[in-house]
Amino acid sequence: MMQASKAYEANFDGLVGPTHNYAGLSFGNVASRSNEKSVANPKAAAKQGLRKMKRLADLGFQQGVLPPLERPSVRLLRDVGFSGDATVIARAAREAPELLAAASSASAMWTANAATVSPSADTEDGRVHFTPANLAAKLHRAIEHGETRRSLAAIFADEARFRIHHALPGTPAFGDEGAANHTRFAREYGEKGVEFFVYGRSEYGQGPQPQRYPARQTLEASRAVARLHGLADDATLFAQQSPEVVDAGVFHNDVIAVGNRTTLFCHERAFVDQHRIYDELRAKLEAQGTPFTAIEVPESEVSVADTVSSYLFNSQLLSAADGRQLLVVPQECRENARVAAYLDALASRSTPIDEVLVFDLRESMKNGGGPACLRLRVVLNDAERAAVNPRVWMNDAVFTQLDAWIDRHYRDRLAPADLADPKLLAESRAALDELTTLLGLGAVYDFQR
Ligand code: SUG
Repeated sequence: MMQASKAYEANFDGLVGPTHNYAGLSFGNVASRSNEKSVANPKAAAKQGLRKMKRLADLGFQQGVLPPLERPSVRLLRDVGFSGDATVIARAAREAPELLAAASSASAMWTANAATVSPSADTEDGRVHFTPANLAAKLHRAIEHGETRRSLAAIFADEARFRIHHALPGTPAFGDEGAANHTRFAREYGEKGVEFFVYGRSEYGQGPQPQRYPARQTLEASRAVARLHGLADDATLFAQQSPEVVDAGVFHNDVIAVGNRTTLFCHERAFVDQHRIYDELRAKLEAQGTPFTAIEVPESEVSVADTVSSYLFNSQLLSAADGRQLLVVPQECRENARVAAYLDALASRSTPIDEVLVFDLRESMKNGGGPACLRLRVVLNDAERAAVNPRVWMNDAVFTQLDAWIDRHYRDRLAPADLADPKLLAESRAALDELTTLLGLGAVYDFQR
């Protein structure tokens, strides 16, 4: 077997932006809808996310930061006909508050939806490939990809090592939600792996479809991303999410399954033809000399409803340097008696999960975003890591700077009516302008150009 270079999984978490709020924008995402119009605390949200990054960095994991996008998006408001400079926010607030809410969402914090990433060990040209997700299913998210691409290009700038594609056409046939529906298995991060793409529906194929809530990811989009990234057929597998679980509020696969290296942790109702999927994954991995274990949680222990309310599977499954696997779960898992009991029992069962770490991410959770939503996984070898913009890696100094930056710029209360406040735009721009200096990003935002 060819000697693969040593590689690590880095997690890039989205810094929560200053406009974090609860606008109920995501039909099909139970938490977003049930917290609609409640009062958010952007400062607490940003600090909760930052603390997770710091703790994981302290534990020895490679942890990076991705910046928020410019919100409210004056560009969107102009694109849909609101003009005037000082008055654009006020006009939108008066005439189309729903569009102002879409323009103001801090949804880019959920960087699992920023892009799909394939490590260089899997791609034909030996570069790390990124395809920003078009997020075509929701207006407030469909406006992210152009700016996301710019941020990624500012961080992964070396074109000899990183290839950043454009998003797929933003049309229903190509609905793409990024890494939230993508998992990679491999024996070691630096070796060739199997990339597992999960879709909610097929535009042109036959097959079941959810009836109540939208399926955001299509098979056509997943296949297109695999083609763009130059992935070999023996290194990919495409599986359909169970339509019933989409209808129960599982709007992304990462709400019901998480995988890492040789382990898949998922609910028994996650996929159509679930046992065939395990067999195919196992066969493809065994052909590479890689073992595979599925830890399947039965409905009798944790129901799909418990899954959606606790976000048990929206966890991060991380390999520590000593080989132990950690499961990073949100606080809500401790507050659900059945999920807590399952996690307590996990330690006594012989599974590849060795330890559970619990985080308070309540502000993000209320919009349906748990630990796994907040991070984009990027497998990097040493040379690739050295080519990343060095200022985005979490450490004591970056933590202290960002923590103080949040204190200087963020409100601790943001109600839906506050989105009409024109001062929010100025505050948000002042914060982001300073952030680009802190993180050495250059002029990535429209207002800086
Ligand atoms: O797209 N929520 C996000 C949550 C994304 C979670 N990501 C992953 N599962 N990977 C969404 O539904 C709610 C915003 C609001 O309602 O204000 C929102 O966009």
